Amino acid sequence: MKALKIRLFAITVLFGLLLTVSVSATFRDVPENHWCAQAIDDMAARGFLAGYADGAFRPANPVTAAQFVTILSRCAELEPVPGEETHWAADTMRAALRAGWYDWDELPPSGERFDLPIPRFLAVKILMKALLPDMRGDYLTESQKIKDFQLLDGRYYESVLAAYSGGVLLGDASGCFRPNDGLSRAAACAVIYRALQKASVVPTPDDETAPQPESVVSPARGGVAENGWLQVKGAQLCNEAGKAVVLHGMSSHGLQWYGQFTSAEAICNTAAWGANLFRVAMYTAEGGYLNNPKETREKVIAAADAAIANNLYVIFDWHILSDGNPMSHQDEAAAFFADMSERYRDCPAVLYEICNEPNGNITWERDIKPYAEKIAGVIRERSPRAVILIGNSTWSQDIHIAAKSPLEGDNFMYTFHFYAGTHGESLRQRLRDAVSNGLPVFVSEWGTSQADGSGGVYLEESAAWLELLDELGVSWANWSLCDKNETSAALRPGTAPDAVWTENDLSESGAFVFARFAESERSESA
Ligand code: DCB
Repeated sequence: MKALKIRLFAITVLFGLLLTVSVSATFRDVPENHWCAQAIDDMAARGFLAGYADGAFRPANPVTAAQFVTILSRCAELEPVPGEETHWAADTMRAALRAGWYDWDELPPSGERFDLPIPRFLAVKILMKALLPDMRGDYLTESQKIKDFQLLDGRYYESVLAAYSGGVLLGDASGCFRPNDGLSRAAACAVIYRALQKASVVPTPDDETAPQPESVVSPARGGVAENGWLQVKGAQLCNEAGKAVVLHGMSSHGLQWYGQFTSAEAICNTAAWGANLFRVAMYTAEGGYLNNPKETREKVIAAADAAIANNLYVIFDWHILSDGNPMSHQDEAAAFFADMSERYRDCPAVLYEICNEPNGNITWERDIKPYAEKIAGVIRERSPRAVILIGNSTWSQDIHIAAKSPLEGDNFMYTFHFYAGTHGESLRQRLRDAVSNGLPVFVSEWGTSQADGSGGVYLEESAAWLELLDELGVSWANWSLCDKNETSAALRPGTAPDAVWTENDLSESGAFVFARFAESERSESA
């Protein structure tokens, strides 16, 4: 330990000197006000972080085992041990294995797990072995701090309890460690930085400049790691601990046309801007799921998994539109939602939106409500805790009709859709009335354009709408994340889905909406 401390001290001095000549280490996708910017910038300035060749850091991407070990090897000045393998991190991994940071079965030297997201239990073990090997924690005191302690394998007790005891880990808002989840690159930096502070490698700053404690094990602010399973209390969406929570994010456009904007990179970009929600709009008609169920299913799952890896809540949207009566394809919907709610039964990130916008010759009592009861039954049988979003007539504007005859049971919310260029004060009043009368409402789709997705943009009207949503604590997803040449599209035509987006890639609508993701307070006492 003493040797390590001296080594670490030498690093500090060395990089302190380098600092005076180095240019700003800020990455172009880590804005100054990012919750972890201070730790990321300082670690970059000390040479602990390199980022990507294109100058990005991708803070919301899950950190891989090889990346995590490499960062720590720089922090602890671990010399690589050369060998034959071709993986870029093989020499560093061998050195870490020899130094006893992990055992061969945890990350086999063959490298098959090097590029996978590292689970938290293993990340914490490697972190503690690398930076704070002498720290210990008392079993009884520390295990009581961890609500999901029973999920942790005994092999990792020592490291995890030490990390809690030393204040390296603080747990999320719900008191869980979530040992089997991954962590984002930003969260990895936050927790490594905290360990560097405890090891006196970096100075312990004033509280206000430290990474927010609640973010230490949770990637994006207000994401799944922090909030866990959602629940509805009265009209309000709440987190697992029962605190009010508000979700903000983007809806995709139709997967059959703009599926490229549901790639891992596109979703990561959206998360990096502060979203904690992503809606996967799966059209049923118009060349969507009903035409091509197998391929569409794969796209939906890939998009959902990318959202989950980025700590976002995700909505599975059964996007009826030209097929305005949900009853027309009730059997297909039941099969789809059975499939998804089985697959994601243990995943707190998933919400089910069972009928986007009923329209035409339909009624709540005759068509929508019986459909919703049937599909909700299918979902609840498999994933009893999931929040279910229910549409209503006139393209999901008739919440006042649904309010007169809501479904029996918990964790239902009623969707309300608006387009700022078409819908104004009278519909705002309808929303105000419904929520103040206790109806749980979720704005799963809204646009800055007219109701056809074009015209405008209507930013003043949009601001009036968002002000009301903030006031009411209503969650929203904006239509839509694509580069189509229509005003509601968030990206300029020709935007590369897989590049790191800058402000220049955002349309007028996108710039307005992305700036609002993290603007209002997301979590307050209910
Ligand atoms: C909703 C739909 C959504 C639609 C947007 C904008 O429809 F849920 O699918 O998106 O609002 O209209 C548009 C795309 C276009 C695409 C078109 C057809 O932006 O690129 O060509 O879907 O797939 C609404 C919402 C409200 C109203 C009408 C519609 N309204 N509608 O109040 O009259 O007719 O589609």
